[in-house]
Amino acid sequence: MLTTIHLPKQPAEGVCFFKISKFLKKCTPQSCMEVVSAVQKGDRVEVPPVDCQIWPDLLSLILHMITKKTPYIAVISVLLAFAFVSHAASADTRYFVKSTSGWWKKSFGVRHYFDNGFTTDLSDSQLWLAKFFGVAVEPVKKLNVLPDLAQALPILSATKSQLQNRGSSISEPNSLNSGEIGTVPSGKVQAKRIKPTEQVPWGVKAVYNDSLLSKSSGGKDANVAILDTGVLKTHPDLKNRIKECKDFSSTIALVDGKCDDKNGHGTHVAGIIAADGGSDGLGIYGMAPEANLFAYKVCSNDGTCWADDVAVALKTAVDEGANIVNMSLGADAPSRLITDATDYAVSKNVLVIAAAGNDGPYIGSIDYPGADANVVAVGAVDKDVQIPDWSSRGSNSTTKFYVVEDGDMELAAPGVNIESTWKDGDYAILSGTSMASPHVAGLAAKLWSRLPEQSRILNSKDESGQISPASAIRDILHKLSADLLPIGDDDGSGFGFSHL
Ligand SMILES: [Ca+2]
Ligand SMILES: [Ca+2]
Ligand SMILES: [Ca+2]
Repeated sequence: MLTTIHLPKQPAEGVCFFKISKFLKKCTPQSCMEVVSAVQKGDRVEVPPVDCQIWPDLLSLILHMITKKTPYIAVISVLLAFAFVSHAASADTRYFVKSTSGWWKKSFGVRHYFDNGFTTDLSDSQLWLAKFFGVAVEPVKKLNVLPDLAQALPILSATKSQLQNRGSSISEPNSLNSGEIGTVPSGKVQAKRIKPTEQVPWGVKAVYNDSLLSKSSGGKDANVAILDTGVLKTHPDLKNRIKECKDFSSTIALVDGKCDDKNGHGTHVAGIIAADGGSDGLGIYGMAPEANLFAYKVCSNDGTCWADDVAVALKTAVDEGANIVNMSLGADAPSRLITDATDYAVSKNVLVIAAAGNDGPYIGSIDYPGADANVVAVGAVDKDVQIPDWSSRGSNSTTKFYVVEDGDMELAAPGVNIESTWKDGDYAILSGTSMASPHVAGLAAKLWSRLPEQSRILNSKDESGQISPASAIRDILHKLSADLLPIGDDDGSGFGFSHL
């Protein structure tokens, strides 16, 4: 993100400086003119022209202070800069700065504001500077999207065309196979339309408890936020479902209207929740095809996600009216930023659902945020309703029976060889608890749209005596669960397999 430009008095004669993200660039006059011209036209400048060089971060800070006419501090910093002149800046790393001082905010730049501080990317020298002045900083945690089982299971990320190359039996009776141009009944030539192997995947049929299901339904007016790698919003089976699209993962803290998915994970998760078969009815069906999706990109294309971006996206989802949030991502340790955001979501009656993790079969291998008692953790089952070894296990056997506490598994759902929408407009088969969580999120959306009646039946109320929709849905999910072995609340499946 371009934040500052420092031009010489005669732009055509000298070098100029401008700041992109945390880096100060020193540029030749010609590049300076290019940048200024782009900014004047309103273009976003993210990549500096080639003849610009990165300047050390401390100099960036000093230049900033000099321009803000804070010479006293500048002198101190100049001394610090000399002390660190041989100290090369390393790649940026995200930190939470426990300070509400405007000076530090201006000096370091703010990515996200939180109650008692802010997050920002700090170089080693900036980090040293903060510590020198006694400002408390702590690293922001990183999470990951959770399939990455491609090595463990050979079929995982096979797209339909790859399956065809392997000779799998996926031909359709009407010969509208992947990539072919089909004809509609009227005889008009239709645009290229890729079709899934099965229009209603096995997981959706299993949760609907109907092996002959030809089309799913429900979820009307339920808003489901997907915090993931983004969503291919032009996918024919998703384009009518996406109501919001935001990117929290780029160099700019929030870009509205952008949620490109170069990874594929988020698009796959979105399809499991709400793929609607497309307006031609030839595509795939997810759990709740009438639900609204908020596609929030919180993870970069390599599947890593900064906890501050996740936390802010979660709060934003709540404020934008999400009823349910799906997070098919996790890490081994909790992040306070995400825990606070989850508390906020629960206080606003939003149901938060997360993948349990793929670190099984060891007790206590469940990932955060799923391990948080406020978040519904979902493990995986296969087509035979068996729990795969890799599905993380909770610590239910060591905690109170049928009471959801930190570290417990809560539910199990289909997560092995799940076909869904893919980033290229095609379909792909993936395995992981990342695929299990959206089955529950989609079921919750379906239940949500039926809520007034259901909540009366269950009489679920919060502390103030009002019906709490999130806890009502959570209760229904528990009551709908079929117990899996071992008997009772267990580490691998918690309350069991939730189905209609
Ligand atoms: Ca939990
Ligand atoms: Ca328990
Ligand atoms: Ca059980």
